[in-house]
Amino acid sequence: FLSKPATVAIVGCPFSGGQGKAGVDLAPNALVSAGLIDQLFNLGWEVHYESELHFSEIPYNPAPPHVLGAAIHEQVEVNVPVNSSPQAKKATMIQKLPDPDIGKMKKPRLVSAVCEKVSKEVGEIAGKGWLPLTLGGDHSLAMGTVSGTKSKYPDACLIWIDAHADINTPETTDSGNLHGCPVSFLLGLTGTAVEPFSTWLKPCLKPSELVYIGLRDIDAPERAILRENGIKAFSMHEVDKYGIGKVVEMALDHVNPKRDKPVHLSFDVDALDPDVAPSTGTPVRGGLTFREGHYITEAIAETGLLVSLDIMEVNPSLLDSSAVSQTIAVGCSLTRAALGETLL
Ligand code: 4U7
Ligand code: MN
Ligand code: MN
Ligand code: MN
Repeated sequence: FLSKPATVAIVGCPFSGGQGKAGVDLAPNALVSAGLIDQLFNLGWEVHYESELHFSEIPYNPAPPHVLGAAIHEQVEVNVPVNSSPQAKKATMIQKLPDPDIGKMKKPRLVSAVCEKVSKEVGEIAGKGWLPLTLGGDHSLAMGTVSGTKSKYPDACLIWIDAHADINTPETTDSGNLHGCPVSFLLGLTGTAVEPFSTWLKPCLKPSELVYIGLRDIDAPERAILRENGIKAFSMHEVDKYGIGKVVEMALDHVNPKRDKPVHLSFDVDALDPDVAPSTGTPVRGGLTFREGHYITEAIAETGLLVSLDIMEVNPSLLDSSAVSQTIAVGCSLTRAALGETLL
């Protein structure tokens, strides 16, 4: 009943505020510069992409440490074009506000405002019947991508490919990094109904609609959350035990037994082994091989049910140029495979 969208719209999200390492915000431009648009066009897709989303107007962008805790801050010029008129200049002056921790959460206002914008954008694209391809940026962005997808496809299931479960709550997180928490907000777990997120992000995902593949670094509280909510996860242990073909079949059987529901695929490149995708912020050894990663995206393409795709956590500023170009190339080829390269 679902016809595959023939149009893909790229949502470039140059955002690093959900974790502590700079550079993950460079990935969308790096993936596009590597030729992703032409590659998708050559697969038969109509590709829409004007530019990255701009997050610079969001008033919680990094304030220097000494201003944190202060009430209101300076006015800062953002992206002022050279030779711009005084009026245009004035319009680009925005007020920068501090973004102190809320409980353990780091940069909560910035992450929330960015994800709200992403959610609207993804929802509008899906609303046109197009497939949103979100290029992160860090994985906190999935609060926006999944909620946006769910606004158009309320029965969509979520397939989360990751070394990590990203299901910490504001109470259980040790690091305070919100890229480790998006799934708990989507599910509406205890402790997630907190401002600023609660003003726009309503629980939109049921535990039975979620499945993981690739896990191998799960925090103790996350393990308890997975167990208590009966969430299905195929760790690297199951990938070894059953093989990737069987694991993907079992994962689809769990969230999509009749193969009739729309699929949102959220792919964190750290699911892959660091030998395959080295330039990422939180690498964990013992990951998916190049073929296992691509098998997942190919098999999902084969279902014809994919309606939204995230490629997250490529960080072009980590390691040397050969590691970086390898990781970017893998990001592009995973995307092509998910969008049907091997079907054509
Ligand atoms: B990613 C972590 F403690 N669980 O919460 C945390 F191990 O999007 C890692 O999957 C989160 O890269 C990793 O900080 C988030 C940590
Ligand atoms: Mn992740
Ligand atoms: Mn991860
Ligand atoms: Mn990561």
